[in-house]
Amino acid sequence: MKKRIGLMALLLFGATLPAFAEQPIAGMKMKKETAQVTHHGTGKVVSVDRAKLRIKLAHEPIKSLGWSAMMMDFSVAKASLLDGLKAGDAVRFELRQSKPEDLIWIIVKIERK
Ligand SMILES: [Cu+2]
Repeated sequence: MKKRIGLMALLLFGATLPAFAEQPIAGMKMKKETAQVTHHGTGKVVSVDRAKLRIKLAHEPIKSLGWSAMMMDFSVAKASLLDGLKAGDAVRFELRQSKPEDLIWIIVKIERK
């Protein structure tokens, strides 16, 4: 009986632990990833595709990434980032990798200069 209760407690503990642990661990992980991957750039809007959440930018060199000036498509983190933007607008933006291990860059912040 005692043994069974111990096992129950262990199971309960095991089941609840991830729920408790989730917040701090996720928070720490987020912080680490964000610190690692946010870069700043400037450029000009070439085109905006609201339906696909994409924007084409002619960006200036981004030294922190070793990128030279080029034209390139980006996904945006959310549709509202595209509000009020149109071809020809000069912008500054922030980008990061969608996941640390892949090479897809998404815009997390963008505003007219
Ligand atoms: Cu580029």
